[in-house]
Amino acid sequence: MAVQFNYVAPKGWKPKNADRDYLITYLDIELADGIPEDKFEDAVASCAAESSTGTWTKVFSGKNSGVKLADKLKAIAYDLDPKTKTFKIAYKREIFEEGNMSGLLAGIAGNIDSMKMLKAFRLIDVRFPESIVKSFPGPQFGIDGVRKFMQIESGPLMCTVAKPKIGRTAKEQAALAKILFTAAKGEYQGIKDDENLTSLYFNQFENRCRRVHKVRRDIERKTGKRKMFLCNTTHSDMDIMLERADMIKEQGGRWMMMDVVTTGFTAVQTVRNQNPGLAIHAHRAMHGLLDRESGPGVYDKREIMDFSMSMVVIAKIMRLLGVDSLHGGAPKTKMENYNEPKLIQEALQSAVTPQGPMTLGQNWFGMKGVWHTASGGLHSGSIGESIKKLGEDIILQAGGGVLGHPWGIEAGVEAMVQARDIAMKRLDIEVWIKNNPDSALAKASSHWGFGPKIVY
Ligand code: CAP
Ligand code: MG
Repeated sequence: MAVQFNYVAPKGWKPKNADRDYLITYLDIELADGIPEDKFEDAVASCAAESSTGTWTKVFSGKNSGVKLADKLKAIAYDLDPKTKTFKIAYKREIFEEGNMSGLLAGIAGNIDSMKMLKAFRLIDVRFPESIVKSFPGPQFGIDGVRKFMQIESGPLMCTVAKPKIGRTAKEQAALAKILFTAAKGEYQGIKDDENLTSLYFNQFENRCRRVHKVRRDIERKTGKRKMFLCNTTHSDMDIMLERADMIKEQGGRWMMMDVVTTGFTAVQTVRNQNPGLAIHAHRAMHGLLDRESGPGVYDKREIMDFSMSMVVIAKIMRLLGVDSLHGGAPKTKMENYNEPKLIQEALQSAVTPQGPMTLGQNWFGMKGVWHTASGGLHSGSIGESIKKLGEDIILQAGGGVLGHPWGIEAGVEAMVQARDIAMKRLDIEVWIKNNPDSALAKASSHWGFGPKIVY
């Protein structure tokens, strides 16, 4: 073994006072073809070395070499399972700069997923110690803060992303907002920009922001009901994003939207720190390049085929960085990933996220929770499952599932509100439809059924 120190713990070792002293990762690997199975422990040692204090060969250990401290601060791999090729690494918390997510990730997942000795790698979970959790801002509003400013005491929030996802002018989008804000006796909360609608010649950000918020203010004044516009500020220039956030604030907006994977961890933390006052709605476009795993091993410890980090880890990172809502998948959707949404919701909302066979759990030390946004091919026939499985601190987003209703947009909203009420009262949707055959929900369910459309 070329590594300089012993990076593998004796069998049965567990980190003492983990939540005080260690950051822990849970990993799954596949050895590259040609590397014999009995090299698993060496591969694990290389991962622990490469992600903490070591490298591929022994190095100078004389005067001023730093080797003594490197040995003291090295990571320790434990719970090695040669059958499933899973293991955990415990890192002393002192090797991470508090409040610095980019630096932390460069450490624990910076090099090891690029090592030639592996042909697959998955960062299944990360458990952060108290000092690191507390070094991040966390959500500014969270579940209760959003309920307060939206004046919605219970039940999910509902919104619709304009579809076609780009095509409407700012004026046309404001007209759609008016319909969404007033249909179904004003029981619907909002409108959302889609991931690729930023500022385009036919729908410039400032124009859209002004027009849609004007409609929002008028409707709020008339009805006394709070509405939300998830206005997409996404840009790769931080200053432009912050300017856009300020424009939303000038319009009296309460929410901003940003795509958190394409803008990155630094953008999320900077927006959270520099822009108090707006709730951050985190869209996760491009997350599939980070979290999708095509092998059977993603949740039952069999073989994995790709290089990935789970959405549970991304969800924990976003809660620490301080978003107020995050797209986290949902049952019966077009992008459902191995029934993961429940684990994501627990990472986003629990005071203490439970440990499970494939999760390390997490004590949040009082950090606020995050709204779980359920979306992706959702419609009135399938949202009941989201409420049943994910609870009511969720944002239900249906784009096509409202705008594609055969009787038009208002009927799409009505069907969503009817389905929400049925689910909240724990009624049987098919019995309700039988008793209400002329309802918007009955029409929607005859059109789309009760599941997602996978191929369009
Ligand atoms: C949904 C959506 C969302 C994705 C995000 C879309 O539209 O606007 O961006 O669903 O998925 O572009 O597909 P529909 P997730 O409601 O018409 O499906 O929430 O899983 O990140
Ligand atoms: Mg979209």
